[in-house]
Amino acid sequence: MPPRGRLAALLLVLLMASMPWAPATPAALPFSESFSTVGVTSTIVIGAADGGQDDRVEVDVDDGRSIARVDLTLESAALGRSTGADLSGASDFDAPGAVYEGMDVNGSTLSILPDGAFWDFEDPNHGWTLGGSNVWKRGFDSTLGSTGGVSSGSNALYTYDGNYPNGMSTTYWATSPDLACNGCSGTWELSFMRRLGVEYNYYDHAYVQVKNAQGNWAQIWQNPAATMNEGTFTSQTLDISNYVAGNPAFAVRFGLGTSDGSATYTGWNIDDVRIEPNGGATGTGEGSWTSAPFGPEVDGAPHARLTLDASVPGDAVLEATILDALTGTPVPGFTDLDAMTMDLGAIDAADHPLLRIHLEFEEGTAGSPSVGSIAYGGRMLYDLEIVPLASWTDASGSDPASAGAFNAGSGVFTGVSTYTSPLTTHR
Ligand SMILES: [Ca+2]
Ligand SMILES: [Ca+2]
Ligand SMILES: [Ca+2]
Repeated sequence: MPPRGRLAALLLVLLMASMPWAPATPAALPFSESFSTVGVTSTIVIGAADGGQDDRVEVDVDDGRSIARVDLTLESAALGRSTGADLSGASDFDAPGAVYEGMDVNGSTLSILPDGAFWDFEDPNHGWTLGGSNVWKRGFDSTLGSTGGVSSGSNALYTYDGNYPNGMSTTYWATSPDLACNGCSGTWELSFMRRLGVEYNYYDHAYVQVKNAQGNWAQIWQNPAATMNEGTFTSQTLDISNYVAGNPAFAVRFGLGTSDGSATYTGWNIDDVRIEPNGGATGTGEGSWTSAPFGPEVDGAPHARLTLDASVPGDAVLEATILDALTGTPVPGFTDLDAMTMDLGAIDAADHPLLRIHLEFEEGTAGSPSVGSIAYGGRMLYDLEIVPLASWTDASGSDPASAGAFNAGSGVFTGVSTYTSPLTTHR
């Protein structure tokens, strides 16, 4: 496939007047070369955008004079290179010069820091599902009392007032609401306050499980091979990093049962459940991110089409504003755009040689926006012809040079084999 490069065009304007003319200085033209000398060619760069145009040409003709001929020449300019520019991954999202607030810049997508979750069970609308009939309750175990039965406030989650019964035939669960954690990455913890009484796990059972990204429950804790009969609440922390990452519906549940025919204890008393990144930094549902400066001076890519590879679920908001990197002010016409593609080719590189893209993120009811990559220049990230042959691999995964089948000096393959190019990205 040939590069879909857009060719910047050079418009050569040759104004040949039959008689000398002296244009008055235009009042409102932004271009510094606002007048030309008669008989001298002026070059005007037209942006690489579709329908690129330039409105800086103005001809003033004094009274009593006329123009006999205007010669215009339109030429395409060769692009400096055929490789497009692309911002993707943590190295670009967290590049020197990038500015952000409330954003997770360390993942493969640019997204709002997840909110995390916390329940102290003081609100009756805590959202947990309490399984069984009179098994799980909110409040405090009456046999432990309003002091011994809670860790904070006057409410906890607990099983049975008094001891659980003998002969429980199944596990009864207290299950948290789902937590949208699509943008979660890094180290996450489940912490809670626990006061647990349960017989040795050969006889009676207590569990902690979490719902993984595939929607299956995974066990992360069970009572040990020793009877527990805790007299106070203690803080418990469990690593849930592997289950939270990229999980659109993470949840946690505590289980009690089965039990055997003798020896019972109080069961679970749980308070102050937290799901949060290690270190406790959680988001607010909003975030903003501003790229490092880009433009011809930085990466050789002219101002041209910019495309956001983004996901914006439901009523979530993702808006882009193009800033002049030198002044920090928005480029007129490029403020609060919700389009996923925009044509920066209309921006004059002479007036705005360096740009930054500023993104505003706002969580919606169906989730948060995320950006996988920002491509600009409207060109291929790799041109197949320039992918170095040495980066291809043979059937065994070895590169041809080390496999001895490719001579880097002559650029020739020897023998008969199948070679696979590296992954290339095309826009
Ligand atoms: Ca509480
Ligand atoms: Ca028992
Ligand atoms: Ca109890």
